[in-house]
Amino acid sequence: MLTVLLFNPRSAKSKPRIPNSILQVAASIHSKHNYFIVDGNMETDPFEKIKDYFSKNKIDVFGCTVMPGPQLKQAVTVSKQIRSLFPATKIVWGGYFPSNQPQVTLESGFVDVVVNGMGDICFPQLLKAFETGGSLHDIPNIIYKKENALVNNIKDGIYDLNELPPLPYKELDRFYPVKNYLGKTYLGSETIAYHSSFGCPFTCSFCGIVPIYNGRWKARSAQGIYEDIKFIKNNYGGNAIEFHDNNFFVSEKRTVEFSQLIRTEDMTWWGEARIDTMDKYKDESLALIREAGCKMIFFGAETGNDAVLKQMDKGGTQTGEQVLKFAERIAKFDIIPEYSFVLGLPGKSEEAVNRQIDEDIAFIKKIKGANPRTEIIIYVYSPVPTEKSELYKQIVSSGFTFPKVLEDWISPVWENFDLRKNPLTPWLKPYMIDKIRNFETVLNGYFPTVSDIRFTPYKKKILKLYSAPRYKTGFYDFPIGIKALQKMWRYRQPEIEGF
Ligand code: B12
Ligand code: SF4
Repeated sequence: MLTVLLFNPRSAKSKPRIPNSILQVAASIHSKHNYFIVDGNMETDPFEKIKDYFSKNKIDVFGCTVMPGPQLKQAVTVSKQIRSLFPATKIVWGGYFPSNQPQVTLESGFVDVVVNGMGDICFPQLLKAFETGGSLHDIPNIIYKKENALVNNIKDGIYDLNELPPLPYKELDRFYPVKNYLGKTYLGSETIAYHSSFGCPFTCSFCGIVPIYNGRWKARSAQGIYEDIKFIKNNYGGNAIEFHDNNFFVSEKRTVEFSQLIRTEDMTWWGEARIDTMDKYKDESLALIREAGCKMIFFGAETGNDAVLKQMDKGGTQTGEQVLKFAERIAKFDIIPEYSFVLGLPGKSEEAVNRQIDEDIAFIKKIKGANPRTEIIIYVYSPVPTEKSELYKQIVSSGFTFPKVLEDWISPVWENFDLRKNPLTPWLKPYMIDKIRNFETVLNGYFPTVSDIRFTPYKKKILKLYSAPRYKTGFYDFPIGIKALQKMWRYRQPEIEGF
């Protein structure tokens, strides 16, 4: 039996969510090995806590989950310190960052093994190999270095989520009370974060899910989700759910079944979907999910331009016209659509890139005209190395390169890249980034998000009045006054801290 320390680096300034990644990894070794959980979202200085565990125990394996952006910061600094202070401890990283960037991760010298995709089967096997000195050769979903070369083991498909062990909430509760994770959000006063499916059946070329799950999707049954939610609610509380799935609504049948089960529980919920998928849902299904508590849905609208949708490999049947019509359709069911747009894709010329940004801005205003309750989230396009896509080839040929050293990923410039704020892409000129950001500021001023619950109706009204002339006339340059008000009232942009 080994002793493992599982670490969830800080990912949000406030509002910690149930750390599902680390919890699912814990489930895979529960009652087979000893483990401790340290959550960076719950600690002022997680390294102090980690050192304390190391001083009192012989920690054989340090397991860290890492998504790009701020989570990398603690992952890098803590892993580096562990390597230098406790060189005998094996360091394993899993999650979206190392799965997408294994080379830079393993070349750092302070990560021994990368878990590429789901860790449920490989992690216990890896621990067994560490314990017995066995070979890593037959363990699926892992990447490691052997004689200076990267060894990329066979990749399993997505596991049946109904067969996996239950998440050890009771164990988590010993480290951090689960009720402290049930934060206040727009949805409710005690919000449960739940993850019910892996992957996504689509293959958009800009999405970090695609290289890992290759267009596959598998989900836990509606009954299984319902039972888990009931368990959390009965034991720790909860009146709202954020579904953290990449694409919760893939199956209308599962959504309808879940809605029928949850409708009497008085829970409000939210999840992510595709417009073309949900546009195929029957009216009765949309009415049912609203009645069952689904108040808001996040959609990747991306752009109003069909040629750009094609360039993104958006797949499915989504078109600009559908994006617009669906915003109107869903309004009838009193569900708020959260539409995310990706601006600043590469184009044939500087003029073409700039023109597309103008068209997208005009399209967003059209959507707001059709359904003013639509929440708009704007990302600046940041390339993901999906090596086989056409878009990837276009990006590389335009001179774009990713950092070669792990520490470079945590420099402020690359952190902004990860947060999709300033992507450093050669085809996007500073004036274009300014245009996108200034429009976003004016848009957020004229239509403040409903998801920032600290932002009072009074503040919203003032901000709206102040931003109205700029929004209506299309003059977005230097919106200093709006920015000052947003800063003073600490307006919270949903795309930075999420949800
Ligand atoms: C919750 C979440 C957040 C929360 C984090 C809350 C928290 N408690 O920490 C918030 C909202 C803060 C957030 C923010 C961001 N996120 Co985020 N986030 C997610 C989300 C929706 C769920 C993660 C999760 O819990 N999954 C459930 C678990 C069970 O699955 P898993 O993590 O894949 O874990 C399995 C394996 O990966 C592996 N594994 C994972 N870790 C480990 C560790 C070890 C030791 C082992 C052995 C195995 C292992 O085993 C697990 C079980 O099989 C994912 C999408 C998704 N559906 O996964 C995006 C996602 C990870 N986020 C993403 C991004 C880009 C971000 C941001 C950087 C940018 C943005 N604007 O969204 C920001 C900034 C992050 C920050 N501040 O650090 C991307 C990453 C894409 C990529 N290119 O790599 C994703 C995939 C969303 C997307 N579709 O774009 N995020
Ligand atoms: S539909 Fe969404 S989750 Fe699925 S591949 Fe496209 S962007 Fe990624």
